[in-house]
Amino acid sequence: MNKPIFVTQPHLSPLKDFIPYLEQIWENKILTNNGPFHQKLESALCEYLGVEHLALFTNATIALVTSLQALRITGEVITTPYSFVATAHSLLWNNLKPVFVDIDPETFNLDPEKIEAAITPQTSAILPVHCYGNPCAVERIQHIADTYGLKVIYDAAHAFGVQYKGESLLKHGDLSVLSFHATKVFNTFEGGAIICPDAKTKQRIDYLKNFGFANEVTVTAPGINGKMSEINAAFGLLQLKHVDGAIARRCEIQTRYREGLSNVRGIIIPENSINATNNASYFPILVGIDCSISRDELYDALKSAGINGRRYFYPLISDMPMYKNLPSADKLNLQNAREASSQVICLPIYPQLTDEDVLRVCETIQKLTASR
Ligand code: T4K
Repeated sequence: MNKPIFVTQPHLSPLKDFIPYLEQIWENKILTNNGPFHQKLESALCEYLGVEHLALFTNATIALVTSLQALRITGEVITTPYSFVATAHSLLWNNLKPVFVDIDPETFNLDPEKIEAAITPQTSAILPVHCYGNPCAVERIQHIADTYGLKVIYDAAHAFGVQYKGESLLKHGDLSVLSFHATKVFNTFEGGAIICPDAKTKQRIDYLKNFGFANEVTVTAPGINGKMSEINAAFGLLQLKHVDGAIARRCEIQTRYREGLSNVRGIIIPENSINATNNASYFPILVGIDCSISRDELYDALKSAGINGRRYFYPLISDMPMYKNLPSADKLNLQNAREASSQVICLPIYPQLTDEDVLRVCETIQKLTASR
């Protein structure tokens, strides 16, 4: 049996290089609450990402929950069913009603053509996802938001480092939320961040992530504990030194997959956006109806061969028990999302994946799809 390959494996900087950071933490005994590494990582990420204000978080889910609080979002929020469940859960944690809108089958992102029909007097925001790091239709979404007076919060969990038309994608919308989870392009074990447009908004977010404290005796809002610890922040500073190499290797792997799978009948490889850089955070393929084997048969057969892809995103969020009775969860409303969700497999992609591993994945798919 070949060694198992997983959909991802965290990129880890050399352990010996992390020791001096730990020694510093032990020396100064500041473990959390906006310590020196936290401050340094916020500045370093602003510079790396090309944004002006960024607030670190313990993870992206708490950052999403806090973003909605920060902008005082009420009522209904338009969002996508084709995402990780945290996107919609952040709405329920704020007592907001998700309104699902279908995706564009080319980009896997909210279809801007379908957003307006879902707006009601209760709508106060749009929560799109830059799925797999592909930019949403940011200009059209902003136009709709401006027309109807809505806020836009991007779930940019997959979009670390993506440049859109020569500028950071994270500058679009009122806020953007990144994830630094172990499985992401840039990881701090667990972690996340909110990118915000101005210092005043960052200050409100910083209060909210620290229980609402403005100072020792003033609590401005019912905040939460969303702070990133010094260990995570220090690790992030070290990781940042290696992230360009990690993304470059991901892109190489992506190119090898494209070459290796280009002639497999029934396997569709989605195109990357032409207006944006690509961080190769995921490598989705679609198993089309003309493939000799179904998506789930291929998924299971790959698993038996030790190749553990993942069906990101199946099932759709709108099919989960806490969402399925919403009017917008109606199957007829979400046909593109449903089709993508029934066809997708994300193949293994991470910097340490070898060329031999990629070849093995491609050859296994070629064999499995040819053998019926
Ligand atoms: N919005 C979007 C659009 C998201 O995709 C996510 C998270 C969020 C918001 C929320 O972000 P965070 O609150 O997490 O910061 C994983 C991740 O847990 C999740 O962060 C991610 N999206 C989602 C797409 O994938 P699972 O349940 O698939 O993870 P898991 O534990 O099965 O890991 C997948 C594979 O990765 C494993 O088979 C092996 C490998 N792995 C994983 C971990 C955690 C490792 O090798 N080492 C590890 O430490 O959700």
